[in-house]
Amino acid sequence: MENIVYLNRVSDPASAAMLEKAEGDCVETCFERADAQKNQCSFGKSGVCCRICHMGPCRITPKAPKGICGADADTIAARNFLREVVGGTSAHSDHGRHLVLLLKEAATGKAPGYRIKDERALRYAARLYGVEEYDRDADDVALDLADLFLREFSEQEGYLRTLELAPKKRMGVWEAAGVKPHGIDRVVVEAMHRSTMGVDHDYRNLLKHAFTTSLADGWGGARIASIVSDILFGSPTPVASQSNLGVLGEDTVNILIHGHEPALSEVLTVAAADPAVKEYAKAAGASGITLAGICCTANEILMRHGVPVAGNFLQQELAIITGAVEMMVIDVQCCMPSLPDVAANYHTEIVSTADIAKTIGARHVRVEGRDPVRSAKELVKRAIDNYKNRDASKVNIPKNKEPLVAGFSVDAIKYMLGGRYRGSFRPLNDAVMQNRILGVVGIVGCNNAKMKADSYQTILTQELIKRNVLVLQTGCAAIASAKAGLLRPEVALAQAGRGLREVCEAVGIPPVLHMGSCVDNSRVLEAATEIVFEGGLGDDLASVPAVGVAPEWMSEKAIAIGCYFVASGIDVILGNPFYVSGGRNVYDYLHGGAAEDFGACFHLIEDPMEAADAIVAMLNKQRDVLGINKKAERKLFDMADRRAAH
Ligand code: CUV
Ligand code: SF4
Repeated sequence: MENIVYLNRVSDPASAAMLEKAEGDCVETCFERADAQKNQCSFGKSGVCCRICHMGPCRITPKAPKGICGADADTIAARNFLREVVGGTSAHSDHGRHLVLLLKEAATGKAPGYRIKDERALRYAARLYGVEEYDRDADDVALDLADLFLREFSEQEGYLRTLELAPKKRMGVWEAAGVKPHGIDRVVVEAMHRSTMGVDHDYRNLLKHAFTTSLADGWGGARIASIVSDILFGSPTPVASQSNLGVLGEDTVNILIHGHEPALSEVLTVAAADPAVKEYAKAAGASGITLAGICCTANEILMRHGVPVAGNFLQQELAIITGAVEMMVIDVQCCMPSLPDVAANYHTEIVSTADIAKTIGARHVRVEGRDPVRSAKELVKRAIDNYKNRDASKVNIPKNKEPLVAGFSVDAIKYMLGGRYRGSFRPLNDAVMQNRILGVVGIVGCNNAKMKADSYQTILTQELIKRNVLVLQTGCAAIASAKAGLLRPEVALAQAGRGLREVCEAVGIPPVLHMGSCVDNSRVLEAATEIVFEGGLGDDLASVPAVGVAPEWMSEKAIAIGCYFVASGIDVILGNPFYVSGGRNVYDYLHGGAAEDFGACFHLIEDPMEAADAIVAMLNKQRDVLGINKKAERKLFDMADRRAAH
């Protein structure tokens, strides 16, 4: 109750309690720094500050409507926007590239610590890409596939092969709009070239390339990252676990894994389960080892191993403030540079593991590719050695933890809907056609210290399932739902509208499906594509009653994701604005004109209830076009339906 003031900043009581503790412990968090940054630069916010050349920085005002070179507000805003899309696309794609290289090493025996775990996923992917797999050794297939994926990065003349996984009609849209990407690396270099001083000045041409770049992410780097993760680490299947800071143990050695790359976290799960390592922990006086995740690494190991989730983006500092974390292992993306400063107030050690991502104050440890499990064991032992330094007077672990079910890869959903031998989206398509389910909405992305954490995404999720919308989630939005109890099937079912509940009960899926990390937004596209292929809901992604929402996004990655959703024909609602409003034409194209090219655009809606209304209206409009909006028969799901569903 005394946490009321903190509950203006965060939604869950565990986070509020840690914010209060932070104040007592005199530890600064991003929430305080957000206050210190309160009067943010209006030129930056409207996208009209240019520092691309050193005649500038130039800022556009009514009195100075052009930069020194003559660039207007639209040119400047579009260049800045393109460079943000480049940042996001590069993050997902470079992550994907590392995994492809690891697959290649695993296939050629150069990374003996890794192996092909899911041969079925490998052979499925090989067939998708036309790589011969019948009667061939898995390693040979993997090597060919890895080489094909590497060409997705380096291709100079041809277009991305992964685009061909989309419905035919969508490929036609991309062709007509001139946004088919060449190789990922080429697209990114070209974007930096076009947006440097004195090159591309037509905002329309710049935005076109922003969409091209984003397609190299969603239908390139990110999709490849998900495919290769499944091959190397296994395709996720539904798994039960828990979330929020209460997953940390009072008397266990607590190790947090934070960042994005599954390669290291996978071996850490192996190392922490090793009997000798567990013994070592006992000898140090702990009852065991608790491994838990933050951000998207959390989602990766949750989906595959049921490792609990300690928290999402805005909880990374708060987790350390429990005083009960022996080590936080970070790799790439979304890891705050403040972590060592926070950790300095406790006994926590921050360990960075990616050579491209170092932070002053963190200890850098290289994970040996030849024997990653040994490196991981050494890390875990180091954390165990640190257990004795835990200061009991500084420990306060919130009790809050919520059970959850996650792990809904497209393959898993198909299986649940249709059964092992004829896995199919048919029952879902039928449910949408019969108006038991209004449509499908993907709620994705981060949380943001400028908004009340998790509030928008939780309110919207609850409201949508009430209105019979099936919700797919990834990233920190999925973790927000987990903390709110919405990934407990029985809790979500109790809140769901009648039609959605009946369908979910009949086929055995919950109303809110956790599909993975940020790169796994490609799984959302994959699901939408399967719905198109299944038939009955149009022949293009744009015709499926589906909407994407990024309620509390903050990362450039979210911008790239939003763009590839729109370019794929799926409308996207933003809970907070892009920095483009100063370029009026840029704003208007992104929030309107893009629909003429792609059949979808962005919509800025800062209130979750308004967003829910808008989504229902958008889904109904799509249903009208499909001619499936006849009044639903209000009959119960009967035995015949049940049989048909299985
Ligand atoms: Ni990659 S990008 S804060 S961890 S979802 Fe979470 Fe997800 Fe955004 Fe980062
Ligand atoms: Fe100013 Fe033009 Fe240089 Fe940008 S590119 S800083 S607008 S002179």
